[in-house]
Amino acid sequence: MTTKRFGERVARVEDERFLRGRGRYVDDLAADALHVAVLRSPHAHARIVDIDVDPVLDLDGVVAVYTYDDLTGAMAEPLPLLIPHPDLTQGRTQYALAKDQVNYVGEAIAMVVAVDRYVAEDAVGRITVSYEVLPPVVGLDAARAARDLVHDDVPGNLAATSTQATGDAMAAIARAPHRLALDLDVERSACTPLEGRGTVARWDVDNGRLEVWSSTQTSTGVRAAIASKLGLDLAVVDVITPDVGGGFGVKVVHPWPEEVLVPMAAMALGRPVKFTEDRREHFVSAAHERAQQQHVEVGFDDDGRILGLDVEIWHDHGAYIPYGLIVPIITTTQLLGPYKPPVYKATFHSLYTNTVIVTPYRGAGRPQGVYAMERTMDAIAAYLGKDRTEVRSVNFIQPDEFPYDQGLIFQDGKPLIYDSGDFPQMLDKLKALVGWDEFPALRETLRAEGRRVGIGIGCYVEGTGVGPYEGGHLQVETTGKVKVSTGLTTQGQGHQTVFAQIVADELGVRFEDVEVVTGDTRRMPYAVGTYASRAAVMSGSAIALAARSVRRKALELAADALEANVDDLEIADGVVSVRGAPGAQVALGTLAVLSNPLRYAFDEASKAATQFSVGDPDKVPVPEGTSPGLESRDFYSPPRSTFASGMHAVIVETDPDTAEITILKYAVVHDCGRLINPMIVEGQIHGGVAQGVGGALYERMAYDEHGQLQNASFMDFLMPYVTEVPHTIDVDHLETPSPLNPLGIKGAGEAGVIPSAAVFASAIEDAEGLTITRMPISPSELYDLRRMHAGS
Ligand code: MCN
Repeated sequence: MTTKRFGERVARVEDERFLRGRGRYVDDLAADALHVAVLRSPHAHARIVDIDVDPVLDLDGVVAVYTYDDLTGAMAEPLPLLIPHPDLTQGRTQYALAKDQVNYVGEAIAMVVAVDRYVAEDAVGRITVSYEVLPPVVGLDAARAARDLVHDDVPGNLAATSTQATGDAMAAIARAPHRLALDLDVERSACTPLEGRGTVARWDVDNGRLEVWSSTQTSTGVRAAIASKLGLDLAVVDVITPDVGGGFGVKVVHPWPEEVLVPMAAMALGRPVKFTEDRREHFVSAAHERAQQQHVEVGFDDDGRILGLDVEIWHDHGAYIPYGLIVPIITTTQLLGPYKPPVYKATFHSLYTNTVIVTPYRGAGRPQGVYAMERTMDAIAAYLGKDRTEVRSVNFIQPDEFPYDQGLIFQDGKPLIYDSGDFPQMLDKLKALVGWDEFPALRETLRAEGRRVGIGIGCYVEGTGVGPYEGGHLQVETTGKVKVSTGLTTQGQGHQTVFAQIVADELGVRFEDVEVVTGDTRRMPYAVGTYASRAAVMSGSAIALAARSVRRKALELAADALEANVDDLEIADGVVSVRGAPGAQVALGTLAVLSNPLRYAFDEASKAATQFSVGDPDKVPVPEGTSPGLESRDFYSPPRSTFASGMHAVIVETDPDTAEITILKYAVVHDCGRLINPMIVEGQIHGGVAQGVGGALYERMAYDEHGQLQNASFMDFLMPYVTEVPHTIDVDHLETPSPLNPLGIKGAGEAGVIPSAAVFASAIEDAEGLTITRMPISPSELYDLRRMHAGS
């Protein structure tokens, strides 16, 4: 009997390689490549008057220098806008190399290609640029004031205003017995993967093919950008994604300048070219997120039931909008979480600033939305003097109300409908896990001892598994091993393991016999990418469908070979056997041989294919009308996104003197439908919580008024270390299967980070008796807040 793998805590197959230092990242490839260094703007806002590259040209080891004037054809046009939206009336994207103006510190102006990185960096230092410095627009207050403009032709720095509404929220609020208003601020942060961006390109002049290795979340997205920018057919561009040291959103779908410049140089020079981003470059020229101001108005009854909710958001997009409006759309549409206010209106304003661009970072707009909603829930509870979980409960969508239509439009343009969930049960589980009901007594006891402790809660939903499609190719080799490929890429989520688990069960093979390849356009040319917690739902489903196709075919072939009825067959451990007929069996590897047109006869005695028998019509192994080969390529396209959900609680202690914040307990209840691998899901949640701790308590992009990033290094950007992240995070699962896909799964990859800021605000507020309206709140900010409060 094959051991069941779906749902099991199978150890990750990829870890052995990583732990032994055998991961292969882009920078490990192409030792013979030329190296790139990029001259980046030192000014947040300036006109480029002149660029002098002459001092670089005869420098030993320099092979080429590019500025905007060297770009031709589509390369001389701005980079594409990934997802247009009718409300994005003032979309602006950057040029691969700045044309005549720079709009953030770090924007690429010139690229040097040299024999090594040292020479390339030295050369960059010798290029002189004359600038006419312009007043920078830094932060949302400056963008909203619009005394200066980032783009001359964008009035008010306003790229878009967009509204979704289910009715007249302000009228409903006006009629409500109680009303509150909140002003909130979630600061700009970033995901900082360990490996920065990276690209290697090689032009195969003899075959007219471009080979690119990219540290990306989407090989096909990079291929599309390169082909369109360099005027190549998609078919001659191969993009391969080796191991990726974290993506967290920043390596997602829209093209980066270097991703098209490096292949351009490789083609022009006829030599491989490599770009490896360093840490400072990552801080100032990749992407940031969060960065919102929010105004909430809410009307509610005596029980805390929301009667009307109106939210207005100002979203800082940075200098350009390559990605479209996805982040603020997600904020405004998924802000409601597990609740069902009868009337809701949300408006966001997308604003330009002279800072690094803002694109999705794990959670992608949801942490900000959850912050607004959960701060509102806590405010209602405080106003009414009620328990915070009680107020949440009365607003929950009930289990019998699924599928629940929020009356909003999701970012993919489809109606936003929750497919499954059980929020009351989830809350009960969380309260038991964290000890919610027992906590007030503990708080009072500790308070009597002079200790300040508080408990916080945060609830969320997460639309996952967004379309349009993903594919899976599965082939049983003649050895009996199963090769699986899917086009999306992997950055540490354990895809090799979970996809092998799915195949093991669906096909009936040993888990150890399945090998999974991701992110290689040569193997799977049709794919989208890894973002929006979609791999499990999308590729998992496609791979399951492919495994089912291969299984059907294997059974047909085996029925033929064993002269049995398909219904009497079973597959286990890679062998098809006739139920109740010991010895009547054939291995899948043998069937793979038999299904080859250059066929071998099946030897009944040895149960092996040994005899070469081309052209023997009696031994046709492939039943008529069936294609040869034991393989299938199938695609999965969801009707709409599936909604995962979760609730977190934290107990914190704050030092009465130093305001140091210590985490005493962190508890999570999570519902991602059927779990493929609980251990991997828990790992994803733990990682997400660690990032969430950073976002809630420490991490921010500290720009000064000139638009200079003050903390563009790991010396100054405060990431939580093992000393700050809770050593145990209690996780409990709730499995409400999704009816939308063949495996009943929902995504899990972003969940851990989504409610953290809200949960910590709730807990610190509880410990301190202060009102918290901005995130992050570091110990020093808490200290200041106390003093302000004492002084007021
Ligand atoms: N899983 C499961 N059962 C489920 C759902 C998921 O076992 N019901 C498993 C999946 O099979 C997968 C993992 O959990 O191994 C995450 O699955 P999924 O939710 O589909 O997310 P993706 O695989 O699409 O990963 C993307 C997601 C996102 S959007 C970000 S950002 C993020 C994240 O994953 N970036 C990461 N987790 C990361 N983890 C690492 N190590 N590095 C990153 O860059």
